[in-house]
Amino acid sequence: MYSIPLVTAVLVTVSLVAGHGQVNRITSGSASNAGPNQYWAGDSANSKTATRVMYKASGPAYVLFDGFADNSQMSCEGSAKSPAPKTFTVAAGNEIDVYWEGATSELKGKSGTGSLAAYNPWVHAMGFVFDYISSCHGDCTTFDATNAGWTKIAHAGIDTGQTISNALRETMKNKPEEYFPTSGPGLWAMAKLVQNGSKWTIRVPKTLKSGQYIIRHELAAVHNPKTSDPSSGPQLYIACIQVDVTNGGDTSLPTGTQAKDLYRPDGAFANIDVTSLTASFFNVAIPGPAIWDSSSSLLSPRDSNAEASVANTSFNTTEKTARTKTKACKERRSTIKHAAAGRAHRSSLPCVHRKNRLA
Ligand SMILES: [Cu+2]
Repeated sequence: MYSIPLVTAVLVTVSLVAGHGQVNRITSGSASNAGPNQYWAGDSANSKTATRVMYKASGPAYVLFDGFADNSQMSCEGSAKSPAPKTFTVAAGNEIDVYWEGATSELKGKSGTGSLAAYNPWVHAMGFVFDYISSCHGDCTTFDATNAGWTKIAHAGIDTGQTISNALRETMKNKPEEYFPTSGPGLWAMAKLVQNGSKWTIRVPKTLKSGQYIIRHELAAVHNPKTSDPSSGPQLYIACIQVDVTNGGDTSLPTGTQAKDLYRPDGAFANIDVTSLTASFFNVAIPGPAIWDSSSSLLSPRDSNAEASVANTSFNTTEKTARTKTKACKERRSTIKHAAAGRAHRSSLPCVHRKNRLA
């Protein structure tokens, strides 16, 4: 048996080597279910969790653009074939709150993080949040999600009608992972998550048939624009949450899009440069398939590369501009290692950023 001092030692080690973050717990009403402890197999939470194991800090800590076309990475961060042991019961039409926990203490106790005191807040403030769902065609605890078809039920990019709090803007300036846009309106979904105590709310479609499903809840951090460095570009953090939907309606999910076809490895999303984009861009450019309206199963599945179907002219034009600017900036760009998490956790300091600093 483990003695208490040994357990304590293990936990301390975990907090030092941990990567970018994972699900702390999910809740719905008064029900709560803890996320897995991927660093210690002996944790009792692991036999009760409905959330599949996410990447550890060592090795890949998230999915990069070179993994976008790979179902095994994109479905559930390597857990496509490794189900969680439980499902979380939720009634159709109800909400699930997902609480993220940062693996490093960079934002612990910092202002603008929603007074989260019990554990580390999520550490990035620029990026999209996507929610997809797939049927488990039966029991989620034995379901191989590798080739699952995913249906998007929600997404959020940047809200130009809202502004990041001054507190979080200042906090991110010191991280250093300065927030863009550097002034004025433009609230990234990920900043909203951090401000809300690292919480994101997902509503299960009311019309959805009862049964077991996986919710593929994805954070896409865009603070490190793509360069020639293969570890740069958007970082996808994918939590697969197994739910048992009760009191459902009559509607089955559409076929959905396989995870490898959600975003193109060479597409506008992979090349997004958060330092160069205009406010008008953000109103339209949310990557991935359209949101299912949940009133019928007839949404036609995308043939392939769903991102291309959604991206409109504005998206592509902006992409070109962003690329040109990125090239011009490249030589003045410096990369800063901003956490103890190793090679994977880097933050770029583009020329725009530096100019703003000097001004
Ligand atoms: Cu990170």
